[in-house]
Amino acid sequence: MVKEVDFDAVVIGAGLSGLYQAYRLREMGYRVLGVEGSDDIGGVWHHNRYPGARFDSESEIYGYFWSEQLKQEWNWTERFAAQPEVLAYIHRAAEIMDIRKDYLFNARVQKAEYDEEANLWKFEFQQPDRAPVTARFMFSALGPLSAPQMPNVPGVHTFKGESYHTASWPHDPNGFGPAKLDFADKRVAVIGVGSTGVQVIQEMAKQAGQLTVFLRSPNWCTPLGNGPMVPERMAYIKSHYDEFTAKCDASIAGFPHEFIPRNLFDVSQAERDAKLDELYQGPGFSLWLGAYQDVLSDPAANKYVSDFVAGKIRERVKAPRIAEMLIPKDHGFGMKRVPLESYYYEVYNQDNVKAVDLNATPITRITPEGIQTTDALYEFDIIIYATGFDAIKGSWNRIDIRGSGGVALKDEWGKGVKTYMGMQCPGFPNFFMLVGPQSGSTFCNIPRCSAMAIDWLSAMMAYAKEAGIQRIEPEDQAVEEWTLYCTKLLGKLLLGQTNSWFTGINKNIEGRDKREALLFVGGNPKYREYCDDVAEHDYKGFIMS
Ligand code: NA7
Repeated sequence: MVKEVDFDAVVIGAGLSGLYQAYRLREMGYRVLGVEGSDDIGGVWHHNRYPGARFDSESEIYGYFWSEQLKQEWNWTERFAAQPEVLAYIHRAAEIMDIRKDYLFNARVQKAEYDEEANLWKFEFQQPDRAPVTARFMFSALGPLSAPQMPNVPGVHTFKGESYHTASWPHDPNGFGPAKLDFADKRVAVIGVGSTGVQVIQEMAKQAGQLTVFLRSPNWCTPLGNGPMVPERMAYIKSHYDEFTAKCDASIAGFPHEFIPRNLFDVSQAERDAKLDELYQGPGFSLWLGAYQDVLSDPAANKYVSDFVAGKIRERVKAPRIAEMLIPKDHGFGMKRVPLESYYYEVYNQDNVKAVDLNATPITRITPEGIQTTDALYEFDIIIYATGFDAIKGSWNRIDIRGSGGVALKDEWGKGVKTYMGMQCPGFPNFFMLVGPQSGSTFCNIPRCSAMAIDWLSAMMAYAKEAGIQRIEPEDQAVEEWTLYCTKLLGKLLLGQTNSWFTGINKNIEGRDKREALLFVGGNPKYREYCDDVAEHDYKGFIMS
């Protein structure tokens, strides 16, 4: 029975991916509704307004490569732009797409349920004044890092000072950046030293009276290489965008860095040390994604680079005890997301900065006064939680998504995530995920790779429209093969052997201690060939009716 639907497609999320997906569908003649839980567009850049938030990607390679207008009119002011500028860019992009009018804001989907008989999805919202809507297709552009995670210690809500999670930072009501908060003369704590912690710590060390960093798992951080974007450089970028795009498209993760096609030990020590030094000083992920080809796969080569970076940390941090505390012991260089920094290590030489090693003295609770460890009670005016996210799965698990037969996606994923191309899950017809588990966009320069996925999905939707297709779901065998492929890939990577959000581990969430194949390295040309092949064979692996 074909039942009338309110919309052909609902796109959930108004971040970079959702906005572009909604735009593409609308331009193809689909009746689209975009829904966004918060009050405005921007996704992670709308929420993560903590001081110090900025790109770890070169400004010119982050954004909508498909918009000639945007590429030619937008002038970045820094080589690695700060959050307010990025959000302003997204607002301008939305204007160009004229996409705001297709969105409902303050419309957080609480439940999305598939009606088998009518072949439609019904969406219910958290806000009681929002009436449910129906659509044939659901595109979920929820962002892999949109469910902020607090530490699993008791007393978090008892603290009587101010406290902020970095991903729910108060907004400047009149601008794109953070609200103006006063940290001067304040005793500030930061918990967490991932990419976010490193950025906020640098800024707090400048602003706070006293800063105490609570450190459990240090990361291998390398210099960002930021600086002003001089007009000549911006002009050069504008006339060479194709070269930048091509460079990104040739790399495994969509960044303008390429591995050196030689093994580390195949060159002399003098040569490799000079090269590593050059890469360490280079911009962005130069050392992570641009070193010798075996650094992320051969344990000996990886140890060499880890020792090299440890040497840099020892040079930069004056107190040997603190330097040792900042050197990771549980994983090699590049096995987790590498945070980028400008003066992070020097922060620990400042008189107003202290570090507490949580491995020696774990936090036992948050009290009204501050943070209690097994050793002492530290009193604060402000606590900043840079404790990350319920990454990837968590964004989807926050919604009660019910597929055929009322099966809950969360329950299915509790047994292990299974997808076809990271785009669809078995038993959930007409439900598409963008930048989700096992997709080619998640371990990638996200806007670049998600736009490629959206272009691909949009072509599939054009094909479906032309053929009058009303229902799309993956074949079981295609799902099994894709999931196995992701699992094998993760098994081969050293990166797959560490505990991080890349591998689905979250020490703050019960039951999330087993590594899972959530990632697929999808920026590479081989992956695109695979996608082209699927499309050329009438979208093989998808059942269309
Ligand atoms: P991450 O990378 O998940 O980092 C979270 C940090 O918070 C990490 O250092 C955690 O240590 C720490 N953490 C979390 N819970 C606790 C508790 N309970 N006690 C002490 N320390 C804790 O999140 P980010 O926001 O920094 O970065 C996410 C991504 O955003 C990043 O990869 C970029 O792609 C952009 P742990 O490792 O659990 O010991």
